[in-house]
Amino acid sequence: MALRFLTAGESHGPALTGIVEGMPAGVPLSAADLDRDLARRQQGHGRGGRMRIEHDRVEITGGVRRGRTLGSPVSFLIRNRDFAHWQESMAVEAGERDPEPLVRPRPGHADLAGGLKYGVRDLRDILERSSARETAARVAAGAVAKVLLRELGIQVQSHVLAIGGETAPERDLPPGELAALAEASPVRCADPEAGQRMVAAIDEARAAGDSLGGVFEVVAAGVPPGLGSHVQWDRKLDGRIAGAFGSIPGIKGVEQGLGFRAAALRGSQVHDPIYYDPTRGFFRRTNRAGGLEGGVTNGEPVVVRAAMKPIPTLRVPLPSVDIRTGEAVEAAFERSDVCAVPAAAVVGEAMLAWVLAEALLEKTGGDSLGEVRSNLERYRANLRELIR
Ligand code: EPS
Repeated sequence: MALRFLTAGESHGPALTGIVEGMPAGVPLSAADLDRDLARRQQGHGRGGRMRIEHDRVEITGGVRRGRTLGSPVSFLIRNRDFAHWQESMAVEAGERDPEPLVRPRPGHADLAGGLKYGVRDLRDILERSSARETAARVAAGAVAKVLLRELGIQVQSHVLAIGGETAPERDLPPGELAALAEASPVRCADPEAGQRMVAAIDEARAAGDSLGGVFEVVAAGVPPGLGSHVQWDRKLDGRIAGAFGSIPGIKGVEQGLGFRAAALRGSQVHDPIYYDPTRGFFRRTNRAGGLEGGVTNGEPVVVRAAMKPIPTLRVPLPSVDIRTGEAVEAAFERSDVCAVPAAAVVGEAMLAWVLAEALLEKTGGDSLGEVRSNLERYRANLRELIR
């Protein structure tokens, strides 16, 4: 059975819920593995008031016994502390009177498009699920995938490259060093000086009642060659990665390797020459392909960049229309982040880990971690036999 996950829950409802199905048995797993990434997702200069209310923690409610997965669905809850302030508006049962409806859609959010699709008169019905709060459940599901990958020698890490037009210089450092620098930065930027400029840009946008987007990069190291396949469009791993990143709220562009920069260069400047060494096997001295050729991993690190638009909830709102009357109004404002690019980078880690874990299990099969591990080792040994 393929690996899959579903999430449920509204931003101001009682809780977010996740179910991860298809995890092999015997993977060491504890709530702390998920909580670590939930805390990382809450950080970043530019986050708003909600993150001072929430202290995201999972309660694992199925699929794990005495620190190991059982092979059954791993289910978890993340309670929304803010629900305490929304009990009447977000109650499951119909009440005496309807809450005040949200009728002024925010340009850039799902409010209007979703409201038209579902035919609702209170746009809160849309906002509650389209809120990026849902990414907390994705990060928890991705953390489960990360534990499996880590057991197999694969690390997934992220850092921020740009916020609001302030960019970090390219640093040719190993992924682990980039990630360690990012972890110490208030905006997950591996370059401290650029990080300071990003913080200042966020403060300026906040003072102006505005918001900022940016670019982050996610790198997976230790990925074996041969994940994904060239044989069918929906099995190509580059397409699956682009789809997964495109589904993160606010993401408007996804690049792999050189991405858009490759379009202006010659083939000889873009493709990575192939080398062979009896101990290393096939390898490259450059990784402009971002670890993917023909929709298949080539054994180099997988490198994905994503562009996030500025958050649509603005303290100084844009023009909008009252959906009841058609009258020109200002868009609704409740409370929001000024910038969530560092948080989106952590969500990106979860999505890349997820797609790689899916593809890895497709390659190896196996119902227990031991079986997955020995199948992967046999595959790697077969690769070494290719040239004799
Ligand atoms: C989020 C919680 C939300 C938003 C944010 C993500 O909380 P609230 O709406 O109560 O302030 O802060 O969502 C968005 C930025 C968005 O545009 O949907 C979270 O937990 O990450």
